[in-house]
Amino acid sequence: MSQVATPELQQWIVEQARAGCKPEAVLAAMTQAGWQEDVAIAAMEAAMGEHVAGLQRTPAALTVTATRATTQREGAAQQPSSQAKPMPEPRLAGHPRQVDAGDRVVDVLVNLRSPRVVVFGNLLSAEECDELIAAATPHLKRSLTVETQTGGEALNDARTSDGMFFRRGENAIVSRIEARIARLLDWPLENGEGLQVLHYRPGAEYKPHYDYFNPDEPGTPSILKRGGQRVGTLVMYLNEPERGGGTTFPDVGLEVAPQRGNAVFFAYDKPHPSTKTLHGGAPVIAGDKWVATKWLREQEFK
Ligand code: PD2
Ligand code: ZN
Repeated sequence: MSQVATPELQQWIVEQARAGCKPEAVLAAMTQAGWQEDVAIAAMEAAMGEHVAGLQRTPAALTVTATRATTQREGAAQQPSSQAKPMPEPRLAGHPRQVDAGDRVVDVLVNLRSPRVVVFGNLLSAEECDELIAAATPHLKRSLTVETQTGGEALNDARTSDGMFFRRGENAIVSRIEARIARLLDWPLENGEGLQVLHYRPGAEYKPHYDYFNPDEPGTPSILKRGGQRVGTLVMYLNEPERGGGTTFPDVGLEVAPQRGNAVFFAYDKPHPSTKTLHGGAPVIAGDKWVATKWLREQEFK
């Protein structure tokens, strides 16, 4: 399992910098408090970037900086107070081009910090993609979406694909891929929902949405009984539509092209738009599109 820097940690980093602590001292304090070094470095970069941007917007903040700086000893970083929330996360410390997913070595094509998005290449073989499509085909039905109003499921015009769910471990190919995903994302296999396969025909799309369950909706508490919140999504591309059908992240202008065997992973440590994980399946213009989606929960999904 990996860690994600919390807003409290980022605030703590800024406070240490304001107090004149050296970056090495701040990093040492964080690693002593149990933060992984690569997460700590990324948090320092993000926190200071946002802090400097904030100073540029509001010059008055400089006054606060000067006042606070006198209240702490120079160079003496204190222990960061907040604890990291465990999150699914590939082991990318050292920025490897490939990661070992147990029975397969997977390529790392894109590694984005905010939103947390990683694009993988070669996660599935062509034969595995074909086998998943063949096993899913007899069971396809018009896709439903989880209704946070009621806790049930319903047809939704925003989602014009056909789909089906495998049970976890339903057959040999599903079990093999689930084990690979658990290893790749360093997340317990039991916390995953059953694999979903979706088939989009020309014109079909999945309008932008969040995959987490909206905490303000009345049906959400009942959905959360089965494993807690969703915290991550892995969309695996099982074929290549002729045109269209990319997975889009409108908040950051990112579009991931569907390429057979590749996958896009994104994670959201809180059920909130600040994670910038709004995403959609762009309309398929020509050809068909097939994907398999694995959603990851906080706890065991029963
Ligand atoms: O098929 C996609 O690209 C897509 C886009 C958005 C899939 C999902 N969401 C999903 O399965 O949640
Ligand atoms: Zn989605």
